[in-house]
Amino acid sequence: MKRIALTVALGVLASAQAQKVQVPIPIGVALAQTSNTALLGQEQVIGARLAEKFINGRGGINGTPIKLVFQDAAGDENSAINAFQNLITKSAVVGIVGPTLSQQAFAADPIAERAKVPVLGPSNTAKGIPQIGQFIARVSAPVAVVAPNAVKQALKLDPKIKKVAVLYAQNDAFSTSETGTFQETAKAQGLDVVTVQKFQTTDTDFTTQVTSVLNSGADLVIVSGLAADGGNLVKQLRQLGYKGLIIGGNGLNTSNIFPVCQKYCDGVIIAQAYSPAQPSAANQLFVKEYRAQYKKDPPQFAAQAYAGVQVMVDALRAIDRRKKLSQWDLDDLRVELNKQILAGKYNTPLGELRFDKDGEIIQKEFYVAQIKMKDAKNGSFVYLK
Ligand code: 1QQ
Repeated sequence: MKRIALTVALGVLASAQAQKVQVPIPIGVALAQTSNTALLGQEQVIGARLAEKFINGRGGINGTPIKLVFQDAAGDENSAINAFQNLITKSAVVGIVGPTLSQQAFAADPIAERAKVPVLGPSNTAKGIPQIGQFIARVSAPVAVVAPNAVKQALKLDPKIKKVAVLYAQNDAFSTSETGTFQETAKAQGLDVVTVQKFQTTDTDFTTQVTSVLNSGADLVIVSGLAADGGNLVKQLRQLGYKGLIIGGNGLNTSNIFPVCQKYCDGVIIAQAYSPAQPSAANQLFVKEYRAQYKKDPPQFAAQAYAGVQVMVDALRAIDRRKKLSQWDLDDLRVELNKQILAGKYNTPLGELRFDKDGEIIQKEFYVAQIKMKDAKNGSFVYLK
């Protein structure tokens, strides 16, 4: 008798807790809206917002609108963890696009993994991100695939390059991963890595590192850091007299470094996982909308964030055709969404993409661009052939 009562009580409790999916469909976005990392996150926020506008303007998910729920993940691990927790428990999102940095993803993604909430990393490029868990995938191609293109392009521009100086931010997971790829690629291309210099993403004075680079006689410098530190490092390399080519990693991949390194940004080579010239209909529509609003070509981080939201929505549409999203229990939908993300094929601004069983992106086209400064403030990324 007692046991029946208890079972009934538990049943009532369970059904009270079962959460339905809200309408409009809430999709979490946890990006760096503040801190130095916002130099990178700003472009992502723009990309995500454009995707929301574009998707809802075309009927949302088979007639049901989406709503992006933004939680500032700033530039550190704790902010990303808090953003993820808020999105998962308070905002009841179906999935999360974020965070900005790999360093944050290694801390925050396990929270989503435990809660069985699908995550699409829009800019997490370090080795090992999709392997964090079953619910973690990324639309940002890994440094292992993207970064070597910059070294090959540098050798095309200057075949006489022999000595390479490599610098990286040792307190950042992405920078540590990327420098590994750069160093392996340099060696595989027959170059001598003559010095490896470390710094912190919080550093502003790079005199010691630059002096070592100058003493090493390097004719190529490769920088793996984030936007503020990376921009300052480039500036100080030039101010102290370095004349050779500079490759910047993905952390310098934004025109928001222009106010930091100013005219000294000129000539920096950066590999790209996106090109505005990518000919797909999906990209040309994206480029048109972006240009209409911002009067310039979209950057990689905007395109990747847009693709992250789009992939989630395309997957939700496929599920909704089988059973209306509003009829799903939230926990069940999150699990189904993760399955569907991994099963689908997507026509995005990044071109056609899909995922392997780990959630690693399978993308076809990569590019290299070079910064061209018009004056101390204005410049652009020129894509190289
Ligand atoms: C990472 C990155 C960042 C530099 C992108 C913003 O690639 O942290 O993985």
